[in-house]
Amino acid sequence: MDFETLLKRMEERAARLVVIGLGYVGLPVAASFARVGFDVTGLDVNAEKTAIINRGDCPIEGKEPGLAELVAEVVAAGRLRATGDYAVCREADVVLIAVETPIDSIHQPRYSALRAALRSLEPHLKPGALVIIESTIAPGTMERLVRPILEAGGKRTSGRDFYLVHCPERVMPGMLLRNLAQMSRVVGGDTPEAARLAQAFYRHIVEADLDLADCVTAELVKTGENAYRDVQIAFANELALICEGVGADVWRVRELVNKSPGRNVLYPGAGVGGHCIPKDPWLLAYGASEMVQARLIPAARAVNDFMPLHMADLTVEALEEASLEIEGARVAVLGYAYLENSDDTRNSPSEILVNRLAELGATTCVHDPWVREYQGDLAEVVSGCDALVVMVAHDEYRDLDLEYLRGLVAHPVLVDGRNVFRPERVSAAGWIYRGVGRGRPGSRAGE
Ligand code: SAJ
Repeated sequence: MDFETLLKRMEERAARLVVIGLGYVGLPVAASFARVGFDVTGLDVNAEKTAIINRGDCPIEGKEPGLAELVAEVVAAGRLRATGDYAVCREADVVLIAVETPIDSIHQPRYSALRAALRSLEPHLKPGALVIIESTIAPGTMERLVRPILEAGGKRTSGRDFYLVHCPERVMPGMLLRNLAQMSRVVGGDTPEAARLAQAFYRHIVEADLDLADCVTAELVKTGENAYRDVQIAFANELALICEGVGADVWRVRELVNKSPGRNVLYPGAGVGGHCIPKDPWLLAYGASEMVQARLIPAARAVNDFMPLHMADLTVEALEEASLEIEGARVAVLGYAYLENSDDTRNSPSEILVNRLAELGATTCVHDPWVREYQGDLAEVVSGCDALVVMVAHDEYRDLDLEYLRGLVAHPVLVDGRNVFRPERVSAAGWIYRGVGRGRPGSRAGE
């Protein structure tokens, strides 16, 4: 199919779409194109997931406003179906790939899912089709990994026999459909024609800017925007550690710093979790590693990864003030999700804390009103505990009755990792208190 014909089919919503990978990125985008009239086939290796979708149900966990209803609607209308059979790609004018791209224990990308998807697609790729990679990938991956697999040793040429684009997603759990429609995107084309085709395609579901670029620019934008956030958070965390060291209050310091034009110190905290911020900085650093050794990006990751361990240090310190050892102590961990008011536990800092406390000989009990396995009664969880550690600023924790809880715990020790409580309120209720960034006056280093 030539460029003009495909462009026309896009504009008429007659182009047939296959979406490979039906996770929290692929399923919403598949359903969104189906909603506006495209014929969409979802492809996933997980037969249980495809069966759930073909029943009109939504396999995505968590609260995603509108998604379950949309999946039911478009499946019932016959515009979305799911399969595990790659032969469906033979009829596809557009193939969109949204599979996981995790990093391994030495911070290098693991592209096994992406390679598998590309290698399964390649034999069935329809001449003139548009292939879009939505997965987050290191700079240079489109050129060094994606295009070579699809060109299959000269069997076809990108820009002539098929069109290739990298259009990274900007979804956020809890608002997948809204973000998909309302957030701008960079459309990185291996050729300008490819980018124009993808722009015409996404225009049907994206209300915001669709900025044309080349592939490496798109790779840099996505990994760069998340590395930037990670560095911002790391600065806030390092400032908090400094304030603790010199006996100052980081929350007052950041408030006053942010009065200075162009400053925006983010929130120090108990750690950085989630599906993208801990991973994307490594993808950015990896992509440039043959040419440039990133120093700031790994350093920021180290600062943020230290914070859950610092929470353990603060717990040891607070227990010591209560004349207790960490060994044998019973610690209640409040919050296991990676983000406030979310049930998503991917890369949860609380997991790091629980493991560290176990190494130190403490036993832990976890509570989280958003995470199914930890939704027990808070009073029961904290009863008999020697310390409470607040790891997530869920709304449910903001108005805890500290006087009531003081009657349940074995020792009134509270460590606040998310600035949920005002220290004076905690002390007035008779608790021993530690908080991230809350230096203790009189504990000035060197005095
Ligand atoms: N965190 C802090 N301090 C902060 C902000 C966040 O410690 O000031 C922690 C959070 O507790 C969490 C982690 O960092 O553990 C990540 O939080 P996040 O607010 O960045 O939320 P994410 O992980 O959902 O990031 C998403 C990303 N969006 C996309 O990838 C499309 C990110 O690019 C956005 O900047 C971010 O949402 C956002 O702005 O909310």
